[in-house]
Amino acid sequence: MADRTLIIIKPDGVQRHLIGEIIGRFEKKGLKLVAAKFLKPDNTIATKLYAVHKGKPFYDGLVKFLCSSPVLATVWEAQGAIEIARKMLGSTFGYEATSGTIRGDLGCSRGFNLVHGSDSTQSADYEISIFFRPEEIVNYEFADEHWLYGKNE
Ligand code: DAT
Ligand code: MG
Repeated sequence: MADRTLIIIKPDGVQRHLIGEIIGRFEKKGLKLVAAKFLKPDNTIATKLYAVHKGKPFYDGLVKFLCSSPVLATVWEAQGAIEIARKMLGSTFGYEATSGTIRGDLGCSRGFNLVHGSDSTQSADYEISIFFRPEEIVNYEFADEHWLYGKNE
């Protein structure tokens, strides 16, 4: 059964003209894009997304940052999509993230780290529901699924 993950190109990713670069990486990896929405998050959306961080010292700045520019919210599907995407993101701060990852290759900031990715099935379900209604998620098949997801059996 395929997993789904919410990937957001954050305000700095949009402002730094990196939308194509970032979604291109997920596309090339073979994850399947099943939903996308370009929007400027309001306070309600940002506080829902970051509810787990409420009370932390960086929380207020984080909410303000997410609302500071449009973002591209996307949902990607594949077996293991959550874990695959987290590896592709790299560790949280750009200056620590390994080269080869999105954060490691494209930024060196602390709080401005270009991209959000769900960290568990439970948080993915919750986060996807903040941005998308069930009918906005598109079910379809790639013509080359055999070659993308084949197991050489
Ligand atoms: P991640 O985005 O890698 O899942 P997280 O969920 O721990 O990281 O934190 C959410 C975001 O908050 C993160 O992308 C950047 C910001 N953040 C986390 N820790 C921070 C800190 N110590 N100082 C400033 N911003 C921080
Ligand atoms: Mg997180």
